[in-house]
Amino acid sequence: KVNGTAGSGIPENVPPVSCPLADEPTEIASNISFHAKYSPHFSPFKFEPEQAYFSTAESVRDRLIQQWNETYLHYHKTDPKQTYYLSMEYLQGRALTNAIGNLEIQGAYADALNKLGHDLEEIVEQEKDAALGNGGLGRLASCFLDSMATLNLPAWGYGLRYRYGLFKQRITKDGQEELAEDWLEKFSPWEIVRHDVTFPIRFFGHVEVHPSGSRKWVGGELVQALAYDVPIPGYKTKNTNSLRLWEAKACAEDFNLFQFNDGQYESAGQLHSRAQQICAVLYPGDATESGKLLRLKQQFFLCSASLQARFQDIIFRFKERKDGKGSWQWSDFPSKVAVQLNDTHPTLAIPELMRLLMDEEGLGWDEAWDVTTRTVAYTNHTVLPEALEKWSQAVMWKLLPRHMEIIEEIDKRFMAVVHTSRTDLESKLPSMRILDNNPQKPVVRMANLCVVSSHTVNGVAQLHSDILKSELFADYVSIWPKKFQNKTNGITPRRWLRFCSPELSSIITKWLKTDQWVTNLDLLAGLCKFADNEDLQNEWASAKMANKQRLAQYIFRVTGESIDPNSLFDIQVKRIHEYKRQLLNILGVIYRYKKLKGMSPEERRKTTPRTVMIGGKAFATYTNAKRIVKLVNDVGDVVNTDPEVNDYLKVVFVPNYNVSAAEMLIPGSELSQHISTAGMEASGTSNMKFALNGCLIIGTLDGANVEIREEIGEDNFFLFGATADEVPQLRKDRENGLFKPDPRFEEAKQYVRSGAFGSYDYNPLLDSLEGNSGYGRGDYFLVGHDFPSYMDAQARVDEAYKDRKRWLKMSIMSTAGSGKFSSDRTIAQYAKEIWNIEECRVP
Ligand code: B1N
Repeated sequence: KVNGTAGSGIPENVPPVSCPLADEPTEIASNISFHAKYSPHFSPFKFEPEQAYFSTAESVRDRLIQQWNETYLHYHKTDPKQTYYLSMEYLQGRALTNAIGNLEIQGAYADALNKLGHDLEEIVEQEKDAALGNGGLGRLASCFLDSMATLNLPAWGYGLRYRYGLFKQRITKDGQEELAEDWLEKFSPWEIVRHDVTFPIRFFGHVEVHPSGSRKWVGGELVQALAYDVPIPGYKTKNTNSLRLWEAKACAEDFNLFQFNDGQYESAGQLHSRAQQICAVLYPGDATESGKLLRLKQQFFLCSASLQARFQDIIFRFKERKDGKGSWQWSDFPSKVAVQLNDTHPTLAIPELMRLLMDEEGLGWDEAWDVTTRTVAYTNHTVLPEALEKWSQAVMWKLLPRHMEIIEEIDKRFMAVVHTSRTDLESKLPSMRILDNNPQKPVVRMANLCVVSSHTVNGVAQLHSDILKSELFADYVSIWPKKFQNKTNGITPRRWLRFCSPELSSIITKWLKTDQWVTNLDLLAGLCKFADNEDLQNEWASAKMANKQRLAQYIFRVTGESIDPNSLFDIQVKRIHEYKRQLLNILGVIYRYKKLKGMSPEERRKTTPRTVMIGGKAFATYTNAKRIVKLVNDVGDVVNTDPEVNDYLKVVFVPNYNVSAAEMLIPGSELSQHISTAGMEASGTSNMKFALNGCLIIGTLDGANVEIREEIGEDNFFLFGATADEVPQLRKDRENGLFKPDPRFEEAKQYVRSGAFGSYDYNPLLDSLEGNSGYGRGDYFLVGHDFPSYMDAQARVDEAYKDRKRWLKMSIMSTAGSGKFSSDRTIAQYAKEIWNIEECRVP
């Protein structure tokens, strides 16, 4: 029962405890010291930065819990439609700065910590990043959570509580080394375990058919899902939503005490360790069969736990309504619940929802299908064929027999629709089907299952959504023309400008005469009219310089390399992938280096000094990506120790790129590279972060670059390279031997082959840029084709940088034109055009 004490369930005659939510630094300081003393995690009488961090976090958490409970209560009372965002990844980064920023208590906490002999800036650095994701897709989910809370939307994130997040990257003489990232080593103060929220999750087993014809999944093994909730505060609002992360636990009965006492320790705890494996790591290697099975288990675990939790809630309300406020039917479910699938990773939510509706609630197929398809929507994040998930039918039958029956039925009914009403599409059916029954390797195509079963499918930038409609999902468009939408990605302006660059933020607020831009980013356009103003330009330049100096200190700390804040800071940070073309970047650097070496000292002095920073993680088994990491490091070793060029060029590999590193790098950047082969980067989101921070972009017409360039103006964007519609013909031309490489490209490759950067064998990497055909060979990513136009664009960058006024104007225009890329805009569109949910503000 939810009662007056904010849902506490504590009898009314006991006076409510009031949480010490003081605003005075002295009171905050005593609250922090209260936590140090009475929520101890360390030995007493020690109050070093680490202890201070945990106590500060707990003190902030008190406030969050207060708002959180009020939010729960308010949503419970008003009973609005709610969204469940299912994602295998969240890249939350640190929480402390974000929480006190959103609660607007930053100043008071800084003062309070001073009174305790600490410095807020040092304290926040104690926190480990929550890195439960690997790149843009996971960070997007986290930006979305921030916007959902800020917009007062009743919307929740669901994910997995991986014990070890994305690996920690260390650079050795052999290149990248991966280490386990122990983000929970000393616990996380931001998660609350909900011991009462647990659900059994079944794996394996079989389907039992009852005489009535109903079917039930039984047997196999059961694992418990246990909920950990992370508070997600909105900016300047009471609304505080949750990110619910599931952990897998074995049941106590599964521990075989008999075997243990008999000395068989390993087999006694077998089921326990098997349960623990489920949430052990993000992206376990899937080269082996057991690795594949584990990934599938993770996906089902997320889907089943999240839906069961929702069902319990719905059924509770269902009964509540029946007792009091009129009737409720399962067909009303989609008017209360929206489920968004973040890529195909949580696709199993579809057959699991069908199963729960039919086998647990007794609905017939048609009714269950109607409910499911009106509930679920799917976001596609990639067109790369190797990233489109396909699961072996054999593995699925073994692990999820009932779900496979349901998937077969969906496939059968889809075929029937085509046979009866769309005979024109029959020839396309083999590739449109959900099941690929190729006898060599029968698989389930998860993207097809999503398209057939979702009411809406969206891409993440206009170009990407257009490609989905004209290529990947073209055949479905003629059946369901209204199903396909675009939702251009966005980023939260809180973390990615307001908090990571307070200097620039104050200047913006001063010139716009309001800080409303933090929640209404379109207001940044108001800066356009001052872009030429000398006072603004000077303030802008000094904020940039302060951020560059801070970044230089960071680089020194993590690499030992000194870089000159007066040089042009040129940054490319993202996952290492051939399609993102870090190789194009480093070959350009190599060419620049070779030219600098050939110049006289006077000639060199006329060049624009640059510091090139490249960072990102390579997937552990992706050989060419790891070679690229090694090459960047080797080039850095040579260039940075060459006294001839040192004042004009430095090359730094930034190790262990993550959210916190990004918060340091992006504000200090002047040029950033978003140079993927056109048509291959679905959107990109760091491009938006850089532009928002007044960093100019050198880039191709790919993903969201297209829209960024439209918004900030083509004069303020360094464009180069083939366009998406030229790419297929260019590949064909290559296959036909029609490609003529630019001599500069040949020279750069030859320089590496000559051993100028050490004895490591780079031939296999360079060979991927030669030849005529094959994926990853024959220069599939068109590095050679785009190289000359890339170098020309870089020459334009050098020229532009020499003209300080022009550069500053372009920088201001970048920020001014970034309003569209707020995730508040993106989420408002999802809410209105896909989820049909409304604001539900806590009074
Ligand atoms: O999703 C981001 C986009 O901005 C990026 O352009 C896009 O590359 C990224 C399989 C993915 N697409 N697909 C993935 C992640 C994990 C995995 O196992 C695919 N990530 C993206 C946000 O829309």
